[in-house]
Amino acid sequence: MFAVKDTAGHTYGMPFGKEKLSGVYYRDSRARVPAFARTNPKEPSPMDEVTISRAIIESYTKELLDALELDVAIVGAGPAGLTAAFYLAQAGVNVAVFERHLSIGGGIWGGGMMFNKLVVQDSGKRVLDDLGVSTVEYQPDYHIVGAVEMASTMCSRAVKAGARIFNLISMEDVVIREGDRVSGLVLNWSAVQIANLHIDPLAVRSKLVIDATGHACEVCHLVVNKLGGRLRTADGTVMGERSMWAEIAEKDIAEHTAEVYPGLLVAGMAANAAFGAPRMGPIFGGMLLSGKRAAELSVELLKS
Ligand code: 48H
Repeated sequence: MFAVKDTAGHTYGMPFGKEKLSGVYYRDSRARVPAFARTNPKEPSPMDEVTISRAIIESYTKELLDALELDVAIVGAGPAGLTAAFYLAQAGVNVAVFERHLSIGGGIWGGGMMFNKLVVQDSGKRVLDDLGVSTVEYQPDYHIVGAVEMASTMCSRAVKAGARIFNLISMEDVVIREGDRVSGLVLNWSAVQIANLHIDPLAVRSKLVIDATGHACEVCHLVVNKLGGRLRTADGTVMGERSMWAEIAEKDIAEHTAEVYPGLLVAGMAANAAFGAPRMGPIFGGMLLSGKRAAELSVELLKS
């Protein structure tokens, strides 16, 4: 095997230079030069389809295998999930995010009613500063942020900090262990769900799960409806979000970011939905602060 290292230090095996390996295309059968070998370094490299395919399959499989045993599994790559992933990865925690959609960023992209700008207050701006996202002051305590820069930079920073983000994968159930503790996620390709195919899922184990699924609060609903679990909310259920009141919604969200069930934390809009608090519209500071709080709580819980 010929070992190739990428810029992040991952090593991939390639059958480069192996004379008798089946499946290797030869550019010149007499000289036995593999199609992807460059005889003259000045010559443009001939691209080999199978090598491209092998590179993708091997590297993706390695990343997925590395995510089978996690410290923290996050469901949802919206602002809350991405912020939690960034701070957890920065703290050296083994974290992965599973996102149902093709795109990463959840509700960031749409801004307010498709005007792709968002607002954050001073406290939210400090999180954006950590992430390297630029803001423009509109008036004291109101800062404008571009949705495109915010989504793309948050995604990039989380990945560069060491978080693994898997798009197109949906959480369809949780793994349960003694004491009904949430101990992992049951996952399937989103395409399987969309096509309604009868295909069994796979599972990852994790010490903690963060429900960052936004308004849907999907993991919490599942724990209540399927396990009959009682959440640490006033009535033990997902109480449901209330109508818009930005000030209260933003103030309460940090308190609602909590371990809501053994092994399960809730962050972002899902936290307000779980605890029956109002929505806030397109002010996103609460999502960022909640994601950061979920990361801090997770680190504390992992230590205890
Ligand atoms: C995999 C899943 C699953 C699943 C859902 O909606 P989000 O952006 O969530 P937050 O909490 O980070 O941010 C909320 C914000 O975007 C918002 O909607 C606000 C502030 N609204 C206020 C208002 O008044 O309306 O992201 C959640 C992500 C999405 O990308 C989903 O696709 C994903 O979670 N997701 N991923 N498996 N079962 N369910």
